[in-house]
Amino acid sequence: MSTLTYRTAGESHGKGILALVEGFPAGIRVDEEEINRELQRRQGGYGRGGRQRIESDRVEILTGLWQSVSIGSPITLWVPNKDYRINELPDLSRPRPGHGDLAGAIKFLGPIRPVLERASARETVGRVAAGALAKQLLREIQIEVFGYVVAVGPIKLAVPQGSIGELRQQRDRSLLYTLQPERDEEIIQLISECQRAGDTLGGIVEVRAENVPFGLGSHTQWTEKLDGRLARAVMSVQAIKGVEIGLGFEAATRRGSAVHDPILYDPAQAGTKNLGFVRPTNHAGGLEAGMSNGQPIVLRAAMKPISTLARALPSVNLETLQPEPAQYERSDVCAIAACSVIVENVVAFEIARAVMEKFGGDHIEEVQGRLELFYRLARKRLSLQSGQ
Ligand code: EPS
Repeated sequence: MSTLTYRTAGESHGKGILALVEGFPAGIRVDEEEINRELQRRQGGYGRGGRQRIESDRVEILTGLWQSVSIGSPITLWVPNKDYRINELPDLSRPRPGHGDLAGAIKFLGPIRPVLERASARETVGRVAAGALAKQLLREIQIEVFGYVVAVGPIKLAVPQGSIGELRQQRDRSLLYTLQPERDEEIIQLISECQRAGDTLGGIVEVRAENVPFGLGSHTQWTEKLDGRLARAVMSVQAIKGVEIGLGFEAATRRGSAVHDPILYDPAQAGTKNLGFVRPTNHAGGLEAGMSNGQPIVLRAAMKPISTLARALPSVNLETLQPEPAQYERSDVCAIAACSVIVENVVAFEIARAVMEKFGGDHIEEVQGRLELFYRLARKRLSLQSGQ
């Protein structure tokens, strides 16, 4: 059994995007349509560019299944690009501020085109496909991961109380994937106004993972801490400039007594994944010392406004070194809805990886068995303590 990992390959206007997933356990019936639904959601939202009208992303699973069931071998997820014309596309000479154009052309001592082709957020097709597969593993141990938009530019959205099931219904009614569909109109107006001004918008997304067992990640080494691993995975998503866990930056403004989550014990919940340890608040976002603590994991990510502006910012022509406005390439005005899908799936993959590290096995039944064994031992530990 190898570690659960994935890599992606592919250019925005190349033949397609590929994700290679390794270490996925055997015995899971893989629902291709579920991956397709996530890919379709990634294409949605208001403020997307022309590309999403060309593509209708669908995955083809090339390897790793037998009769639709995983076999423990590498799984290759392939999503072809309809807009395959990379070899006909010209180079750019005026790097766009915010993109990798300038840094990449200098670093690779070459043209901008190959840099933007790989740096493009189209790569997230692969991350979403891999994450949607990982969610099918998480479902086998009842972990649910759910993402939504909590801010679009200056507009902040509320997060109502409710189960993931109830909140999902709200989110799926919103064109912007917020939990307040009644505010869609206001957001649409803002994005349209921004488009008319040749400008772009970012926002903030939030992801919750529920029913997460104790003990994912580890305090024993910095590389193993789950908060650090989640932050790395999310920060690496195109256009993400900030990641917060739980209370995040707000915690720095409060006293400790208003930050740390008291520990209470409710025997009625002893049979659940929290083992009866109830926290009246979850400011830690489900992670203490880099380990999951039986509470929901809650993470937020800040997306900067899309870097390609129709009303271009100042740049320099790399041929002449003279000042000129940046080049314009077709792009989105606002992709915050898509971002919530991407971050949800990226978080799901990292949690699945941590699950496999603690409870891993070649077959999903081994994973389930090890999780059960761990909870049996944890309960034994607690009754030993209380019996003393
Ligand atoms: C994207 C496809 C791209 C861009 C967008 C994301 O398609 P095209 O370049 O053909 O229009 O629309 O990429 C960016 C905004 C970016 O900054 O790279 C997609 O499928 O998500």
